[in-house]
Amino acid sequence: MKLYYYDHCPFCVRAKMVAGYKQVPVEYIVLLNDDSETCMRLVHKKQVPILEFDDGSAMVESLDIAHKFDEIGEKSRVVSPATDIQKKVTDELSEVSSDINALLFPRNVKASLPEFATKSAIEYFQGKKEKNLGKSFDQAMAETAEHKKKVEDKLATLSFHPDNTNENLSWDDVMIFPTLRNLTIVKDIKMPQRLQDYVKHISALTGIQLYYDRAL
Ligand SMILES: N[C@@H](CCC(=O)N[C@@H](CS)C(=O)NCC(=O)O)C(=O)O
Repeated sequence: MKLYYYDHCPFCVRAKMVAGYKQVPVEYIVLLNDDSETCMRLVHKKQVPILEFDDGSAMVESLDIAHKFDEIGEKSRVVSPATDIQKKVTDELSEVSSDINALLFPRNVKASLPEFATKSAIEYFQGKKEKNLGKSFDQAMAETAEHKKKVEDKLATLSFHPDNTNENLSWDDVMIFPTLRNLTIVKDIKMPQRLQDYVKHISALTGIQLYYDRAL
């Protein structure tokens, strides 16, 4: 089995969390961000994550892939059911999604991530995301303080009080962790201590690396 993904992609993180936690033997392959050919060959559309089975068949959709990993992974490693908290927290985070994107997108291409190893991969992403943001990456970087403040204010009041001693991953974590993990690419972003502990805890539980060492 092979999982094709981008490191910065929050949907890919969902699938990788469950694969890591449930110790699924899967080969991880990072695609260049402008590699449409591989996606088209496998699933006839440009989208990751993609799970390719040994018989050559393939599937998309992060949560379907995550559930497949849950099904085939180590039985003793249980993913706890989702609760109402995931919608509340993801709704709260989505209130500042344009600020989160303005912080993350320009940093993603500067952080030496493998999906941006070529100039054409960077240009592909940058062209698309600058249109999406309605501003250049340079402008978004110049506005860092403003976007950071909005995101930090939201994090400070987030309705999320995780139990950071729980050794079971939950479907709430699968929905909440990817955004918080991606925000670790923002240098010195202020997160309440419980959320900092949470990202470290879930990172250790799933093997997903954080971005503190390359934050900018
Ligand atoms: N609903 C999909 C969304 C996946 C998605 O939007 N992936 C993005 C990367 S973060 C993508 O492949 N975009 C197309 C592109 O990069 O050209 C899922 O949950 O897997």
